[in-house]
Amino acid sequence: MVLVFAFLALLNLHLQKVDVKNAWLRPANKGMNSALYFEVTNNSGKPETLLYVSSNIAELVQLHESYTQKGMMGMREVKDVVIKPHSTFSFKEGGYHVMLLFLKKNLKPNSTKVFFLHFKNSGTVKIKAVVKKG
Ligand SMILES: [Cu+2]
Repeated sequence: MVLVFAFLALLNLHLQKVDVKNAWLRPANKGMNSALYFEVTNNSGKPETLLYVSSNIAELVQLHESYTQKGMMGMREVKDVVIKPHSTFSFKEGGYHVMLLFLKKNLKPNSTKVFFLHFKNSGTVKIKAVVKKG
């Protein structure tokens, strides 16, 4: 019996094409903005595309990249994010992030929030992210 479960667990792990780890977001108050960060691994042999992220905690959820131009730092929305085959892509501070605009509620440290990541090939992946100060 234990063997069967171990096998099924292994099978499930193998079939899962994207893996999301270390998801966290910044604490902020209602009406303000925050950002979501995580690491996503593409276990397949084909490129995977993160199309968009959805959540009910903010009015707007956008994929952003950070950039530096003439010594000024800024950020802008990107259409999607491609994760190369058999590689990990990090959404991190100063880089790509999921922008959460106009929060509907206060984000308190140590609370957990649910997000849905929508991928081109793997479909929708539900993740949990913890609120913390980086
Ligand atoms: Cu941003």
